[in-house]
Amino acid sequence: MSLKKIVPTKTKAWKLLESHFSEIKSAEIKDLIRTNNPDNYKINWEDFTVDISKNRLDDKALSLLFELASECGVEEAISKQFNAEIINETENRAVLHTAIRTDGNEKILLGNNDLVPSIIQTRKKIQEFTDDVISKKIKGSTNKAFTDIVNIGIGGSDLGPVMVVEALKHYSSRLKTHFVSNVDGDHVLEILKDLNPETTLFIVVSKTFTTQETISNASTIKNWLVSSLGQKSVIKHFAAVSTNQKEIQKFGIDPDFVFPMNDWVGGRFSLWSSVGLSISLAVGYLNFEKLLMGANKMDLHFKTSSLEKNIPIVLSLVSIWYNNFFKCETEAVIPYTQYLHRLPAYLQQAIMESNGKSVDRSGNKISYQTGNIIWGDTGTNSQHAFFQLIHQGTKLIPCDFIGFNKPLYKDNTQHDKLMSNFFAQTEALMMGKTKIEVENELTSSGISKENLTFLTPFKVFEGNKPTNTILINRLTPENLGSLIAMYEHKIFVQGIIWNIFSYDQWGVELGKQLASKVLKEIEGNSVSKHDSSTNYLLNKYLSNS
Ligand code: G6Q
Repeated sequence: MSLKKIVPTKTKAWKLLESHFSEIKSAEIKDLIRTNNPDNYKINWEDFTVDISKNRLDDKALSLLFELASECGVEEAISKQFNAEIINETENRAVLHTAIRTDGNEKILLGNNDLVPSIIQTRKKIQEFTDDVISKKIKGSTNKAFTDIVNIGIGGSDLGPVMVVEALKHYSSRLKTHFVSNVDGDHVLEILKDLNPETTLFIVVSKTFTTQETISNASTIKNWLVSSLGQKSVIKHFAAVSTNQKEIQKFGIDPDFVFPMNDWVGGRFSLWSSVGLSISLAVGYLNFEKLLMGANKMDLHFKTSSLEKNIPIVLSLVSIWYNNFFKCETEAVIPYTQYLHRLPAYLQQAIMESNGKSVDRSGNKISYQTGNIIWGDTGTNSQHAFFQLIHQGTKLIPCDFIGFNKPLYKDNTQHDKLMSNFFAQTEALMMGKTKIEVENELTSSGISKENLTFLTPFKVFEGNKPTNTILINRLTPENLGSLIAMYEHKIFVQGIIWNIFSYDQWGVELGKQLASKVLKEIEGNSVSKHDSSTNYLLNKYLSNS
C-alpha cells in the first residue's frame, strides 16, 4: 500500500499552528523556559540526553506539532517503511536500510522472501575479509601485507564511510584508509603520490558501477597499478561493492572480493551495508558491527516510542516549526568533537538529497517550504568563525549542538574546557546580552561616557536564538550508529509530513546524464548546441585546454 497523500497545510493541526504561531512568534525563549513543562522538552534514552527546552516553543505549539504528525500519518508511515512496503514509489522500491542493521532475531520479509539470512551472510563475508586483510592472510600480488586501503566511490558510496572512518579514528585498526571521490584527476594523483602499489588495496564502491567519477578514478588507479606491478596484480589489489556483476567482471575483480548491494538500500543510507567495507577495515569488524547495533537500537526506539518521547520525531517537528512557520532557510549542526568534522557534509547529502523536493506525492507543485539547508562545523572552531552571524546576524538559524560527557582520551581538563564552551554557547544564544548588561560591563571597564554610548549598540545580543542539545555519554561506535540513525529517521518523518518522496533523487540523476553529454562534445571538439553563455565558455575552455 502506498503512503498517504495528505497536504500538510490543509490539516486541522497546521491551521491551528498558524494561528498559535502568530500569538507566540515574538515570545522569548528565556521566558518560555520558565513556564513550559520541563518534562515535555527532555528525552533520556540509552546514552543520549536530548534537550529541546531552548526553543521558541511552548507546550501548546508542541502538542499541536504532535497532532500534525498524527494527522499526516507518521506512525502509519513508519510501519510501512519497516514492513518493506513500496514507499519509494517513483523508483518502485521498498526502503530497507534498517534491515541491513538487523540484530538477526527477526524475519524481514520482502514479498515472501526473508532478507535476514542473506544480510547475515554478507556480514560474515565482510568479517572474514576484514579479519584476513588485517591479520595479513590476504596479501598483495608481491606477497606483501596491505598497509593502506583506498575507497573509490562518490556521493552515497563515499560520504557515509568517510564520515564514520573519521569519527571512529580512535578505534583504528593497523590499516590506513583513504578516500578518492572527485573526478578531479588532481585529487586521485595527490592521494596516489604517497602510496606504495605493493601494499595498497583498492575498493571500488558503486551501486551501479557506471558512475563516471568512480569508474574513471578506478581506471586511472588500475593503470597506475598495472604500470608498476603488471596486469596480473589487478585481481589481488581490487575489491568491489556493487549490484552490477557484469561490469565488475569486465574490470577484472576476483569474485571472492566482490560484495553485494541491494536496490532496496539507497546510496545515502548505505554505509551499513557492504558500502561500509572500508569502515570495517578501518576500525575492525567488531566495531563495524557495534555501529550497526547502535543504529538498530535507534530503529527500535523510533518504531516503538510514543510521539512525545520519540527523539527523531521530536527533532523533526522542531525543525518543521522553524522551517515552515518561522520561515528559517537553514539549520546548523555543530558537533563539539573534532572526530565528527565530516558530519555536516554527510548530513548535507542525507537531508538535502532526500528532502530537496518541490513536487508532492500526488505529483503537484508544492506551495510550502520543504528541505532544510544544512551546514555547520565543529565547535569550538566554528565559534571563532561563523558564530558571529548566528549570534548577531539578521537571520534566525536553529542549531543542533552535539556533545559528549566523556572524552576518548583521558584528558578531562581539555574536555571540561570544550564542554564549557558547548553549554555556554547555547545559554548565550538563548539569553543574549541586554543594553543594561552591556552598559554595566563597559562602565566597570572604566570606558569614557562617549565611548560607552558609541559602543553599546554593537555589543548588545538580542538572544532568543534556538538550539537543540544532544548530549551523549561517549563517542563509541554504538552511539555513533544511534546518532546517524536518529538523523536518518528525522529526515523520513519530515518527508512524510511534507508529503514528498524522500527516497528518490532525480536531481542527482540529471547531473549524471548532463556531464556525459558535454564530455562527448569536448572530446569531439565541437560545441554549438547550447545557449550563448555555455557555448562561449565551452569554446573558451577548448581553446585553452
Ligand atoms: C545517493 C545518491 C548518490 C549516489 C552516487 C554514487 O543516495 O544516489 O549520491 O550514491 O551518485 O552512485 P553509485 O554508487 O551508483 O556509483
